[in-house]
Amino acid sequence: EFTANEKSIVSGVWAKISVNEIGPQALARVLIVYPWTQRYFGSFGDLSNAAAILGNSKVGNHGKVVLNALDKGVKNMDNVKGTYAALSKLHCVQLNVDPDNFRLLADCLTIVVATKFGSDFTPAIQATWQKFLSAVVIALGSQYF
Ligand code: ZNH
Repeated sequence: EFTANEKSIVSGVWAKISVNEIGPQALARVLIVYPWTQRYFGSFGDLSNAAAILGNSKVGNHGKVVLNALDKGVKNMDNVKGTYAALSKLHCVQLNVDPDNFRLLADCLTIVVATKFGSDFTPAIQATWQKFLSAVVIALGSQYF
């Protein structure tokens, strides 16, 4: 459940996020900081060090795909779970991604956003943003069995 104020805070953060810039950075950070997540991206080529990951165009493209998928959640904050039901099933059944990884990505995304926004990303805004991402993480894990 999100209040009208929380919805407007999340929309405000989202409006200032450049998907094509933040998406690649957030996914790259996950792959660098939690190297075991690299196992899902065997077809992406060289991920052997930070420079390779940051310069990998497949990582960049996939970062954009992942972050673009957040747009739906921002626009459907009254039904985040339903919004990501199919995507949850895909990650469980098809991709076999351990759902713990969703939290790691959410945290890396928050760090990248905080670094980018600086003092505009106040503790109150950050708390609401993380509440939203938490709902997305729960939704992405909701179809696991
Ligand atoms: Zn994921 C895929 C989203 C996280 C892994 N993904 C994907 C897609 C999307 C997404 C939209 C596409 C689908 C189709 O195609 O249909 N993700 C997402 C989100 C998130 C995520 C929103 C959070 C927030 N993922 C994730 C993680 C991981 C992953 C964390 C690991 C670690 N994904 C993945 C994979 C894939 C995907 C592996 C497939 C790729 C390719 O291309 O192959």
